Amino acid sequence: MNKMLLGLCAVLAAAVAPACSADDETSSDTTNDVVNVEVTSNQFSPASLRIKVGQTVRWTWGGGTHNVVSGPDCNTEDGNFKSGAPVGGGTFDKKFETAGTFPYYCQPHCAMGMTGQIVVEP
Ligand SMILES: [Cu+2]
Repeated sequence: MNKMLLGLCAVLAAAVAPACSADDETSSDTTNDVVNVEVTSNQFSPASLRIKVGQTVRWTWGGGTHNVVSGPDCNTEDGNFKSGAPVGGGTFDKKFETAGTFPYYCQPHCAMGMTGQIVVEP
């Protein structure tokens, strides 16, 4: 974990302390309709996010040129969701209506390990 991330964790400790856990898996606050994932160079944070059916994940670009593409590996799009072509900023929202595990990746940086998953619980 780098210094910047540690600093971010300290600042946001009250709100998103689980995001700083060692296994990088966060269980969402089920009272929130929208749960955030940061998109930076070159990772999703948290990489593994656990939510409930009906919640929306909002990916927010913090730097670099990225996209969000659902699929089991770097060369496969499963069609569940896609933010579009890689861009340098903005947000992408996806509401999850069914339970399951949804892997995704960033096309330009998948080979570098820029992948994530959303675990949707009933
Ligand atoms: Cu990327």
